[in-house]
Amino acid sequence: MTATTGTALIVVDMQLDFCPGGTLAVAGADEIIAPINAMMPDFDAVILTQDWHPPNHSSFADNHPDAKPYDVTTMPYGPQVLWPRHCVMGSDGARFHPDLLLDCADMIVRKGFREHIDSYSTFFENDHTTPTGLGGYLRDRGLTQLTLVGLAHDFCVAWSAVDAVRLGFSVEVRTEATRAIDLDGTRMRADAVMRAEGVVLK
Ligand code: VGL
Ligand code: ZN
Repeated sequence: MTATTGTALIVVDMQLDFCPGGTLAVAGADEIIAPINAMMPDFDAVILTQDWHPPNHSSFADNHPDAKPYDVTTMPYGPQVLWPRHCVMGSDGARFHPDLLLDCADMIVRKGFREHIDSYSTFFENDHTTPTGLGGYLRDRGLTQLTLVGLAHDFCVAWSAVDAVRLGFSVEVRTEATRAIDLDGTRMRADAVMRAEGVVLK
């Protein structure tokens, strides 16, 4: 029998390109490493996620003629922000920050590895239908109470939290251990969507 109320800490995209000095640096990203490390022992499972793009990924502005970073384009699956090149699979920028503790992680989920589709959420790619497999993994292990931390609060953390609630998990986001990109109010909008969907913001 598996337990039915296991807890999981999901640490989203704590990678060098999202930290100061990286190509898509999130302000204050390095401040949340120590708090995240300190939380790890309090959970039945720790899951790490890793943004992991091929060099020709369609979310990179430099793969689109005439586009610049942070332009919004339309993909077959909907609007897509075009980002500076980041987290290219196998590159130094895609590695986890060296101060992040990796030893207690049970699983590492990689996402965004298909050329033509981005994946902010660690449950579904941006078409909202292609699963990463994390939902099934958590369900199989009876891990039903999820706490999300990491980067970026208003993109990968928020989209993951909303998908998790829709899949039936109980979800909280610990805001002292997240940092946002905040493009033109994306943080406020993400918080409103998360609250409306039933994510607990702490
Ligand atoms: C992310 C933009 C592009 C994130 C990933 O981790 O929030 N944001 N790729
Ligand atoms: Zn990305």
